[in-house]
Amino acid sequence: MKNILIIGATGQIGSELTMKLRSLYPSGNVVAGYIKGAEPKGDLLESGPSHLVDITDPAQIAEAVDKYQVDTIYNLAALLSAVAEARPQLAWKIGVGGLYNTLEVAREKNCAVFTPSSIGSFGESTPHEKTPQDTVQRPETIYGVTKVTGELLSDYYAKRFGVDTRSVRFPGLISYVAPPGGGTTDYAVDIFYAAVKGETFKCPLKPGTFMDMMYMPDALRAAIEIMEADPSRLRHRNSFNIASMSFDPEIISAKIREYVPDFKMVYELDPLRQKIADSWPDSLDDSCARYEWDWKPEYNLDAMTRDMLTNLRKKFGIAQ
Ligand code: AKB
Repeated sequence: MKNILIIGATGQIGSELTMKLRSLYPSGNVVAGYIKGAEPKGDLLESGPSHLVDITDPAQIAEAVDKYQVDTIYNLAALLSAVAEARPQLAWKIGVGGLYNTLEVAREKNCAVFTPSSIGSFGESTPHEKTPQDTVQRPETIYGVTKVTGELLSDYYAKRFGVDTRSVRFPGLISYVAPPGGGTTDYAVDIFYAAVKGETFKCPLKPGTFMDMMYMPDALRAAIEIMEADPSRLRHRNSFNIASMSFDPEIISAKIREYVPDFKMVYELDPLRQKIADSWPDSLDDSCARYEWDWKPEYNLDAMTRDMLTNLRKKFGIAQ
């Protein structure tokens, strides 16, 4: 990777990935692609170039690639699972139409492309425990349908046109920097905000709802390491299971209570999110990623909880 374009650079993953890439590569070579209404601000704006890139407009992608001689594109544009159910047409336009536009530009201009998939690419008929790398993928959400289509389309471009496409299936991502918007796993971020603010957390998912989760620093490292991996070792491309921890609301609230003893949680279920979560795996088997590109997470639930609480208290000026 020499010159990198991040499409969706002001979103939950993009805002942190852009800064991380700028810390690893000359920051002038890492371009933050944004859409109108979500312009970069602060450090993100000041630390490197930015360019208007609406993924639904192939000309804008091509213009940014030409202007900055981009060789690697991180395509992070997507609607998350719950919000996608409310706007399925837009979810398809961005998730699949946008990916097609990106792959076509990449084919013409010889760029590598990273596009995240998700635990949402699996469905009810997938084995839920230690979900294998290669297994049934019949999701019933539009989010899942776009993710499976994206995996297949990306593999097609790799085989048919030699475009260097790579991907990981992200679990729910937890971070204190930018909040997620409209996902099924968002509760695992919101619970920390409630804990540091001394509020009772209203959990939208019932006890026993297990899902894979990951702390953002591990997720960023995965996105960078897969793009830097030796291609001769990759038997898979789109997309690798990655995992670091799996928990349900009871386990994470008990962990938070170890550090915030008076933390309280009540249940106020969201039927849509519950239905989506029930269809997703409880835990993924990430042995292919470990074998093919040495993937290894650094954070477990305890290390993540301590770091989240420390950083959120700092963010809100609350005494440690
Ligand atoms: C969501 O909940 O929609 C995302 C995901 C797991 O892909 N966080």
